[in-house]
Amino acid sequence: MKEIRFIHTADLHLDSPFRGLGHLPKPLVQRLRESTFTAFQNVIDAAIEKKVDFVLICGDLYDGEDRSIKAQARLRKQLQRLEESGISVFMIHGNHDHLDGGWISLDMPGNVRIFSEKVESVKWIGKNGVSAYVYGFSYPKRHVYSRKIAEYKRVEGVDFHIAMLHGSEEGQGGTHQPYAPFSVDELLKKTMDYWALGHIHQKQILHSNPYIVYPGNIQGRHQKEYGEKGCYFVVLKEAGETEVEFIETADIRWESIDIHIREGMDLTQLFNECIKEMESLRSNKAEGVLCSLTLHQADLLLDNVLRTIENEEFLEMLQDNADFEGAFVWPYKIHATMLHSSSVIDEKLADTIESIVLELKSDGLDEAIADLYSHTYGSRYLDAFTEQELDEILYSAQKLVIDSISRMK
Ligand SMILES: [Mn+2]
Repeated sequence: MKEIRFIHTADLHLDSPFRGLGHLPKPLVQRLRESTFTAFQNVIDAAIEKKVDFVLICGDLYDGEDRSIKAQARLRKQLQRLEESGISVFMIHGNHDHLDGGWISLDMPGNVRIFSEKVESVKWIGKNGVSAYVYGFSYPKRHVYSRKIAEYKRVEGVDFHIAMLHGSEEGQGGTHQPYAPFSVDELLKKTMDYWALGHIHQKQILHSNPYIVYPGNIQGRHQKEYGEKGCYFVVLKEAGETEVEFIETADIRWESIDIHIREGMDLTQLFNECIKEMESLRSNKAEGVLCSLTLHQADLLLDNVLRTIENEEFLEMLQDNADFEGAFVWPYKIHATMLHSSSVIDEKLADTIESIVLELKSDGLDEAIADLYSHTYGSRYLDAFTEQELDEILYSAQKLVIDSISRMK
C-alpha cells in the first residue's frame, strides 16, 4: 500500500531573544536563549529516527525580521543533516520572516525547496514511485490579509496532495493577526489529503480525515506559551486512514502550579506540598521545566509564614539546589491570592457578586477586552491572557467591588 511519512513543523522562531529575563540565573538564561535551536535539533532528530520522506516547515522560521546570520547558519546545519539522510524539505516563510527584507541570505542545501510568494504546486516523487504535490506560498511582506486560500488548486495525476499554509482560521480571535484568513470549510473544499498550517502557537487539530493541523511552536518563548511544544509525525496512507503522532521537542517547558492553602498549614507542610507538585512536572527526558506557583487563600497561613512568601524567602527555599543541566524543575515566581472576607457585606450580596464573577469568567470577560485585540497597534503587542491572569483580574475586580461597598457602610 502506498504511504508517505513526514514531519510537520512550524513557528520555529529561531534565535528568539528571551528578553526581560535578566533576573534569572545566568546558566538558565543561556539555556533559554539556546532553546529554540535545541528544539529544532530535536525536530530533525525525530525526522531522521522516523525515516520520513520529507519535512514541512510552515513559516516563521526566524523570530526577527532581520534573520540573524547565526540563526540561518544553524538552520542550514540541521537541514544538511536531513540532506545526508536523503530527506527533502519544503519550506514557506510567514509574517515573521517574510521575503521583503534587506537581510543577507545564506544559501540552503539542495534538498530544500522554498516556496515563492505565489501559491505553487511542487511535485515530489519518492524512491518507490509514490508521488505527491506539495502546495504553498511565502509571505511577500509582513502583512498578508488577502484570502490566499482562493489560489490553492489541486493538480491531478499524483497519489497525495499536501498543502502548506501560514495563516489564521477566521473567527478565532485571540492575539494572532488575522493573516491569510481561511475557514475549515474552505480548506475541505480543496480536497487535499493534509493541511499543514502554521502561525498559531498553540497546537490544534482543526479537522481529522482529512487532517487540518496547527502543530504550534516547537519551544515556548514565555509563560503564556505553556505546556507541551513540538511537531507532528504524519503517515498518509492511500486507503485514507492518516496517522498523526505529536512529538514533544521543547528544551524548556513553561508550567504553572496551583496550591490550595488549608487552615493551619505550617511552613514544612507548605514546602513539602510545593516540592511534591514541582516534582510531578519533572520530565523523564532532558527537558527543563520553569514553573510559577499560585498559592490560593494564602491569608489562611500564619502571619510569619505569609511573611516568608511576601519577602520571597520562601521562593528562595524552593529554588535551592538549582542545576540547569539536563532535566530540572525550577520555580521562577510565586503568586498569592487572598481569601476575601465576606463578613463585611451581607451574604446575599456576596453571593450576587460571586455569581456575576462566575458569569464573567465563562463569557463576558473575553467580550469586555475584545476591543484591545482588534486594535491595530494593541494586537501587535498584546499576548493573550492566561487562565491564571484572567482569574487574577476577576479576583481584583471582585475585591475592589467588595471593598468599595464596605467603605460605603
Ligand atoms: Mn509564529
